[in-house]
Amino acid sequence: MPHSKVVTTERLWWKECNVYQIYPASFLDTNGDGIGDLRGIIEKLDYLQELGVYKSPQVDMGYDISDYKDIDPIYGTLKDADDLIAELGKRDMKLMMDLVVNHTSDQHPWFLESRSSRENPKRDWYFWKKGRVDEKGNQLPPTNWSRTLDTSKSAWEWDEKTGEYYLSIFSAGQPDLNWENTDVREAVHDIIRFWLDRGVRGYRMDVIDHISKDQSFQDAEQKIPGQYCQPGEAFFANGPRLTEYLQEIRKVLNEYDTITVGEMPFINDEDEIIRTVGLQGPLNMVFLFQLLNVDNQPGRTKWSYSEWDATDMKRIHERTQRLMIDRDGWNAIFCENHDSPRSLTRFGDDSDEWRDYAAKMLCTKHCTLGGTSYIYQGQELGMRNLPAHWQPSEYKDVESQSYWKFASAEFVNKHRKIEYARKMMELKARDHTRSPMQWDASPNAGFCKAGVQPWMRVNDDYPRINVRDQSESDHSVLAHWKNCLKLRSANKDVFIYGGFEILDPNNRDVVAYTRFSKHETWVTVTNFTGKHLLYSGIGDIEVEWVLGNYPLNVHKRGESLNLRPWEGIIGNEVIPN
Ligand code: TEU
Ligand code: CA
Repeated sequence: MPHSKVVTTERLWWKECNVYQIYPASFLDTNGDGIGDLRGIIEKLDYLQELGVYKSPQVDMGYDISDYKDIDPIYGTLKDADDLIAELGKRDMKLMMDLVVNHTSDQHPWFLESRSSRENPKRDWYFWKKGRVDEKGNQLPPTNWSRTLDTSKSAWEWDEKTGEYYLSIFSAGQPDLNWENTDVREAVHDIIRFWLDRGVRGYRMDVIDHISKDQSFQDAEQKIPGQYCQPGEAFFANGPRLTEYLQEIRKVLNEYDTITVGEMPFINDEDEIIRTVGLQGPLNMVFLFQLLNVDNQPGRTKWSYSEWDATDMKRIHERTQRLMIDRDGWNAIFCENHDSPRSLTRFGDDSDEWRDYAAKMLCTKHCTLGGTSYIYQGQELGMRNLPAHWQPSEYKDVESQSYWKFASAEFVNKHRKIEYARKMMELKARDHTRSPMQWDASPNAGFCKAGVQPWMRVNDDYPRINVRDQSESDHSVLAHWKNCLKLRSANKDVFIYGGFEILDPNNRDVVAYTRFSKHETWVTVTNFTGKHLLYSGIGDIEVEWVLGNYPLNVHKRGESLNLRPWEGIIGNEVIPN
């Protein structure tokens, strides 16, 4: 084999654990207000333990925090958080929290002070700038950067009282903190310590690649035709001091035993990735978004679609798997989160005929890739996107709402464009992964009591797709996840620390690869089509199939493999004697 290298770095618990991401608002409501809460998470810990995972709730629903040292009352109290940590401890599970410190809420006391006057000592905790005036005398914001959650608008918000703009990349309610200011960084370190001292064992660091910004504040290049505001990530992300800031955080983390993952939407350069997650790197791993962007049109916003096939997927896996093995980094494996559509709908087939097969096939791939595994709530059931016939008013996310408002106004009487926008909501909205968790077939899917109005509508398919049903069967998607995770844990040398080699890279229908240790080789083959295929990519090895989503196939040395629609199989190489 050309690449015979396996992982040589240290074996550590945070590499071997399985993380389960909870969206607390949609997990389980226990006090009848229709919003999930911390008590709801405590109630379901046995379910998570049976799945074989640790957990990672995001404790703030809006990503706009007004008090970093308390729990939002809609979710519970600090005591609930302490109880959750204690209950986790009893089960040998750990709590990872979201750390949202690129920005605060505009209601945070720091920002309230900052905006109160130009002379306020906290003025410099955020980015305040004067506007510009164009040739025609029109007022313009300091740069042409667009808002991430509303791309038709400026990332700068005008403040009447003090006559300056403040930078707020995501929404007006989320002003960006100025990390150039040492006091800001110290305040963040203090927050990090606060939760670790309470027993939290690690962090998912929200948009952490945004914390260092190019201080020249230049206009972004014109990429999107016909509008003033342009994506400004070349300037507001991956700035020159990113590694320095992260190393300062690392010093704090070193006082504890933690797991850390950086959410980095705009990191792509291999040297930059390794600088962050390599041996001397400040973070354990980062979420890289190439896979989740595979169906975006290059250079466009997420509200666009382009066809992809298995070659794209293999290219992405090959690159990140090899990168971490060759350069001592570490991967975070995920294909779904609270900002994405459901992976089953996106990468598989969610029709009633094939959903079961496709969800298990995706699971097969997920569980045999190297790195730390992250499952998002409901993924283990094969939950699907919201039904296509739902009206845009059912979409609660601020990003979807802004987009729909923009599209409706911009495209009046342009029916094809409106239809396209609708289609994009159906495919890409963040709401698809935010609908309530489906526990059983009772009203409201068991997420909240019958008669209570859940904060977001429950997917219509809950009578057929729910935890109760799938727990009772050995052949459900949930059972398949348990089996695959078990296989992964039982073969850490191969699946977690092993080498990686893509098979048949140019095949457009099948993603297949080998994983190997010094002593054995395993093969994963996944059919990304609804067709029967004759697959010859395995080459001249004999494989004994161990786990799959169909009755197991036989495969003899040198023969082609009959793959059934959405088949996903894991096998072990038979060494000739
Ligand atoms: O998301 C950061 C981010 O840049 C994207 O994932 C973005 O939300 C997506 O592309 C929009 O479609 C994080 C959080 O995960 C997200 O929920 C927050 O809205 C955002 O940061 C702001 O805190
Ligand atoms: Ca509640």
